[in-house]
Amino acid sequence: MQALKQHEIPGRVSLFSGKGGLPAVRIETAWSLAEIYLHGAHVTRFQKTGEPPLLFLSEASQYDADKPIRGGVPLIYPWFGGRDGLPAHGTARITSWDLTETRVLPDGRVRLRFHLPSADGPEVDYVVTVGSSLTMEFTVANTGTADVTFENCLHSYFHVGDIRRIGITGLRGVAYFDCLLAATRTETAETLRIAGEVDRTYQNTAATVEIHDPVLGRTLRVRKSGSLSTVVWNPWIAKSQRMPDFGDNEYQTMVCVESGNIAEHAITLQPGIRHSLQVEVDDLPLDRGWD
Ligand code: TA6
Repeated sequence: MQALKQHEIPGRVSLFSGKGGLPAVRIETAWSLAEIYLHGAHVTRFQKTGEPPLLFLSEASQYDADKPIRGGVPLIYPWFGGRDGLPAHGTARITSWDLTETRVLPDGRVRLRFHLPSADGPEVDYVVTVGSSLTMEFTVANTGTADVTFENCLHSYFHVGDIRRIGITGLRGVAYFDCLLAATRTETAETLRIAGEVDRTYQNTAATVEIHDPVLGRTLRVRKSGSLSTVVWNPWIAKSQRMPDFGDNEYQTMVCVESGNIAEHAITLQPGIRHSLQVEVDDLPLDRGWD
């Protein structure tokens, strides 16, 4: 922890011992507050002054070195989903990342850079910029001599007032793999409503997704670049009860809208090539007409 102190910036960036004794960084800006654990370079909090948090974080989350934190923005790399005998969703989210740079930008936003320690393989960096919005950039650079292939995803958990009342827009006409049906469908709804477990990987879409929340009176906007997959997930009741690090009723106040490159959109980099996945999250007043 002492070595990390060099990255503190009075009034802007402070280090603290988080839950489970895991080292974490608190960022304060003129517009917002954020917290990031070095474990997984995991953004666990983003909250604008005077507003409810934009990100959901489970009250039941475990804070163990070998488990992912439940909520916030888990970093999914180098694979998405299960792999026999390997950690689900890859190793990045259960690895302690190095904090390599912190600085205040001329416009007052705070930028932090993290590096994924790796003896071999691509160079992986993660840059988080905190201001009136939250911007996250996940980059992979192939510094080797052979092609590398990977999946990646910013598995963002958003805080909503009531899952049954939200509407999700931006996905109409997009084909998706429905994990519950194990079948491909096309989204026909202009506004996606959630009234049960949903686990869909929308493919070949670079679209901005908006989460309209009449209970909290806001629209969460998820803009992305370098991503062709968007996942929408809510565990609903039965799956929530099976998850030890997730409260039985927490499904009611969260929804995942995840941005990455999954399955047929896995990324292959030739030597010397770099890929950037970027997501920006902010919120707007709710448009009139949302019930
Ligand atoms: O969000 C998509 C998904 O793959 C779901 O199937 C569900 O498993 C979720 O990720 C959470 O996965 P985790 O390994 O974090 O419990």
